[in-house]
Amino acid sequence: MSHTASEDLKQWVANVARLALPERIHWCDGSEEEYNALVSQMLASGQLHELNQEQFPRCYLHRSDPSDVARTEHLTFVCTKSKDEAGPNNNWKEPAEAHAEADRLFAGVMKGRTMYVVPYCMGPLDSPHSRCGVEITDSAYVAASMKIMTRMGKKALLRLGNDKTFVKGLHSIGDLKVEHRRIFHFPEEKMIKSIGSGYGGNALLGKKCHALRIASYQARQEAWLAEHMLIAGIENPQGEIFYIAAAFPSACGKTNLAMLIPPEQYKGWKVWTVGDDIAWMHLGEDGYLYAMNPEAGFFGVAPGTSSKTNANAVAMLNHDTIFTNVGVTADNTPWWEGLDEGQPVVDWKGDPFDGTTPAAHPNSRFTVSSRQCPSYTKAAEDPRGVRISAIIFGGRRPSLIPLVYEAKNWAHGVLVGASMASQTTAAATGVVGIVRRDPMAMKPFCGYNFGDYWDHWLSFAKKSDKLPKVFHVNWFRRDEKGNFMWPGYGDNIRVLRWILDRANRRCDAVETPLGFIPRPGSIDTTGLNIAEKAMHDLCDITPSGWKEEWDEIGKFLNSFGTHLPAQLKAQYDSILKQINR
Ligand code: SAT
Ligand code: MN
Repeated sequence: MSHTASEDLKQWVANVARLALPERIHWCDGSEEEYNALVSQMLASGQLHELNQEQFPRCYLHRSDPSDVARTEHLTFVCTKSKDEAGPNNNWKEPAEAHAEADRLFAGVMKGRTMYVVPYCMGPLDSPHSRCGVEITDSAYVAASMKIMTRMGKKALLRLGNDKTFVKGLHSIGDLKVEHRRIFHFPEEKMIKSIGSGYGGNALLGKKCHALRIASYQARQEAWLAEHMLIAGIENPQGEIFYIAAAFPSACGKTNLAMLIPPEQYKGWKVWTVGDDIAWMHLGEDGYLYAMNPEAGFFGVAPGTSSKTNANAVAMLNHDTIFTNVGVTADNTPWWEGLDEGQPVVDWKGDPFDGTTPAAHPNSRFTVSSRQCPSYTKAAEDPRGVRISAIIFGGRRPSLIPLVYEAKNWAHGVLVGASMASQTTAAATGVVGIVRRDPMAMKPFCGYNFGDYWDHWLSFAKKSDKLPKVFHVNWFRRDEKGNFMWPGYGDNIRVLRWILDRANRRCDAVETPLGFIPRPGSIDTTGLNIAEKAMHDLCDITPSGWKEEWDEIGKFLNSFGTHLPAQLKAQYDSILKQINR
């Protein structure tokens, strides 16, 4: 297939081969035969295990190295010429130094291995907003996963043509030792070098590395947005469909929200899935904001997925799925904590399950094509993307942050996004459950200085007066006994309904210094076992109670020094005055 490749691409592949010394080179064409061959080879080598083929046809289990189960943010670097450009939100390394370190780590690393050349397209092949990349990897698991997660192979190579602006991603599992693990990004060169990990976000370079870190940098130059957001369409009983884009940190329910099934009494309501993780957003010629999902598959968190929390996901996972680090039942079916039925007999490491630790790793995952999702919509293939009516930010906040509120205007919405925080999850290595600031859910993924990123967000108001309304939600509030105050999952449609009524100016709301909150009774709670008082507590904003939070947000924003946009600071200060009143 290499004959269709550009000279530039062939040259790069040859240079990498000279450095990494693979035994053979395979150009991926993205065909079914190729996928099947990759699977057979991984079954033979033990990288994949066959699951019960009667109940789960073409489903396989991958067990990763136990030290390689999540993104490793402390080993992830943005290598811009100036440290200032990467910002305090990123680990930085001088590009020449990073390249030299990568050269040392990649030297001879593919000896005896196959080097896969994986051309891929992020976004529909016929969209002007899509972007191509090529990942070179020595992992068959990565090559097979890229087939599921992106438009991969011959078609992508054709679209790429002679374009020299494709993203070059070099990946090797190396020796999987944490001390030799590095994930380097060179946004100025549209290049990624990742070594030492076979885990999703570190290794499937089209995803976080390209579609967020490199793309966010490129999006600033080209006046669009690359965001850590699900995209979903909400259809009401009148048959109107409104699309939302919603940013939540990893493992906070984006996949569940994108595939939401409304409760029984919500007849005529339906949620359509466009994407569950990443949104590329552009202003249309009509001034509206349009969003497209650059991915073609889901790399979702398995634990907690059940017919109650996400029946669409359960339905899509019973064939043609790669599971990573889940447990297994006596019937050889995949199992994770929260699943409706079954008993694990083997844990994610392949050891007999003894009940002392979870059977599935808390960050165990499924990799599956979007087309398998019952709520997937053709609109996801629209080259223009879908028109966004509301942008939603949210995080895991056990206290203070209300169920939902609406920003007063775009600039305030940018502040709402910038001041997001969330409890950490198992999606990244480190302590789980501490609240950290995570602006726009992009803390691990913004490829440049957050101050400049907020400025870029703010700039959209100069270009359009038809921008979507901005909201903040919190499904994770707890009462004094530690119980969740809001049922979440399918019942989140009740909040989305209010959001869309507000976005379409179909209902009024109560103004507070921090934004608009629902008028009592305007979020439908029929059929829910939730007291009026609890609902009031859940939705209310008492400005004086926000002193500490606002103080922390202020300290955080100020840490961006001269990069902090004056407009954002002004928004912050005006609310500060009202809180201190
Ligand atoms: O591992 S990924 O980065 O792909 C998923 C996530 O953490 O959001
Ligand atoms: Mn994510």
